[in-house]
Amino acid sequence: MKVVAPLLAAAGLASAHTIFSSLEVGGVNQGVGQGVRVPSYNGPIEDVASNSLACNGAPNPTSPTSKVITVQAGSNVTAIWRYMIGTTGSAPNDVMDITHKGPTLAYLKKVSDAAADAGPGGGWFKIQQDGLASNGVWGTERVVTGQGRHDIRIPACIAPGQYLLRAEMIALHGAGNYPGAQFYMECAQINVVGGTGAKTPATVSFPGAYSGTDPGIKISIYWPPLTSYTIPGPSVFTC
Ligand SMILES: [Cu+2]
Repeated sequence: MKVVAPLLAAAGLASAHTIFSSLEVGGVNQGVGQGVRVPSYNGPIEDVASNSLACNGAPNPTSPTSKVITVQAGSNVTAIWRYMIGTTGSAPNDVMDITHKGPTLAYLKKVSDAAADAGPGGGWFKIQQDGLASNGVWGTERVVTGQGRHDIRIPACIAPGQYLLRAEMIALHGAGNYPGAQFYMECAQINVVGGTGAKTPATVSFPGAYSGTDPGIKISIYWPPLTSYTIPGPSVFTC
């Protein structure tokens, strides 16, 4: 029992995960797993070199979806996060355990066929991030206490066409060593209409954009108290 008890305690903590389970567009929820590749299990990816860092995947296989969601460039969409794929409520515990503190982020990748493109590799650019505010509140806490809603603006100046939208929450409660940070992400399949194409974003790769030595990935968030936090990945693309 001296060995089993700590393992059980760790398993209890580890089960408090989350899934980006549906996308809301123009005030309309598109449906769980409709145009979003959702896994049946809510566990994190912890290996920043894994292909599953792009759009989730092994050890959390995702279900394909044929739907591609039409989104107006320059508008906001909302990624809806839920504790498990069958969770219907929106209270904090229905979103993610509040101990899971860290940033929220979102990326796009232009693809020719959003329903078919697997996701790993180059072409990704960041469009949103929310880290540690000056009052000590994390981006993930704002989503957890905000009914699981993660607002993301689709830039007005990108080219029209199909994209993968990667919404992410990073939980840093165990990130003092690497691996330890927990990466939660799923990909939505969207068709952006009305984009001007006036600007072409610089891009990064997933895997590749994050390193196990990044100051925002290998970090003790409890002591000493943080006064600032460096969000992983590139800067946010702006029009
Ligand atoms: Cu968890």
